[in-house]
Amino acid sequence: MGFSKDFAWGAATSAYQIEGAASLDGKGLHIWDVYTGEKGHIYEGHTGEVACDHYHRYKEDVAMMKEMGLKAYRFSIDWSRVLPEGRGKVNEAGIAFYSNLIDELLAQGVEPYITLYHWELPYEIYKRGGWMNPKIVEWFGDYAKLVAERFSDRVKYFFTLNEPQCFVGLGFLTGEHAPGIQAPVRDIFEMSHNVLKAHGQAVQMLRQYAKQPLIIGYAPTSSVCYPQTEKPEDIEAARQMFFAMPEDEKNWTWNVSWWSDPILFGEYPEEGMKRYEKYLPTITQEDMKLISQPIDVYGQNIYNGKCVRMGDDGKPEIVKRHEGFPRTAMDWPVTPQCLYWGPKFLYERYQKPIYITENGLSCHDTLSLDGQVHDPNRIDFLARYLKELKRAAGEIDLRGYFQWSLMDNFEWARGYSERFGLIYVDYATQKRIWKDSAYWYRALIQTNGEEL
Ligand code: GCO
Repeated sequence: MGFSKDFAWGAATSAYQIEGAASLDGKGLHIWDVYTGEKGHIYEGHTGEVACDHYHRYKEDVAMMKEMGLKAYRFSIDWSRVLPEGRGKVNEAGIAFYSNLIDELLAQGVEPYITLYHWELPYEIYKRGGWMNPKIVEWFGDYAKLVAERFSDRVKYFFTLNEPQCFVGLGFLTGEHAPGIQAPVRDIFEMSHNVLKAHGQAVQMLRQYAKQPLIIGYAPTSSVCYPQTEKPEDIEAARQMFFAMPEDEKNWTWNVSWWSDPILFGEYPEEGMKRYEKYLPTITQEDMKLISQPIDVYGQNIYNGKCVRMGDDGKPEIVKRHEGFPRTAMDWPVTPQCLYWGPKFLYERYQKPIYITENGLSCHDTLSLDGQVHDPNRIDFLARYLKELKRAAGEIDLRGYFQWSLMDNFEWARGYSERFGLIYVDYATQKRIWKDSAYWYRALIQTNGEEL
């Protein structure tokens, strides 16, 4: 048993990370434009002003996807490119860009998967309080309506939000990402409630204005907990810790259940309701109904995990990593087991078909004297991770896998210093060069992962 015949082998990107054309053709400002424009936030002052210039090179990029045999491509729409002020006047040039991209993908036989929000909060919305303003629910819904009206004749697959854990936690709690704010914990709970309601509103609007039946999902993240052994008690320990609410208030956004239970169960996790009681906003039944609009699939971005076992005291505990534990260039641990246990635990709990909406790594990729980019570490990493995913595919309803990323791109606060792509981008010339891993991935797709 392995991957299903129609398994969606894909790659992912996001708007600001690749598009460039940040001040062209009527695009509005968003919080990342503003944040990267100020000194001291981003590695060596890099910005997404040009990025991979995908805005002008999308045809070439789609041709590469076809050449690679990708079945699916997950990209995001920049809210401020289609609605420069976040609401109101539509920017037809922005609509045309995404419309052409979609046509090109379909012409090349690559299925488009749209993410509505991969962090480009329009600055005009931010000025009105952004996620703190309950009106954002309606504004985000109207944006979703526009997307449905213009694109759902050709696009069937949608994800609402990418990683609320990050855009709320890093953007507003630790302040490492745009808009770089360290807000009180109480504000963050208020905001998060609006974020979840905005998700629900978007699901409703997408369905209401869809031109065909849609498959709608959500793309949160979190580090996975995997068991040290396959003894039932270790598995139970990993499961418990994976869905637990963190105790650390400055880190509370890093969890699965606060962001997913409300959507799938219509309720916040009890553990969090108790622990954070003093910070919680008013939560009504009507809110919960909106948040828990039925979705069709569950996406999760999975990069790594923690090894967990059941302690002698009957409580889950983290197993310390040994010295010299393998790490990626960005220092993230290499833990292939997370691609078996992550989807398995999520499927078990939420009972929805699963997509891995992102997975990958950054390596110290360089252009060699022979003109090629050799990235054995990436091939080894992907082979290990996908072997685990294959095991999961034999046990649960697993629909697709999106490698992060199609090509090197703007890695947020780290600028262009991290290379996550299957395709190497020479930023000085915008030349795209296939890394060894891109050829490897193509061969893997051709055999539907059989050799793993
Ligand atoms: C995220 C985002 C991506 C990142 C990738 C590597 O997971 O933070 O979805 O935009 O680039 O994950 O950090």
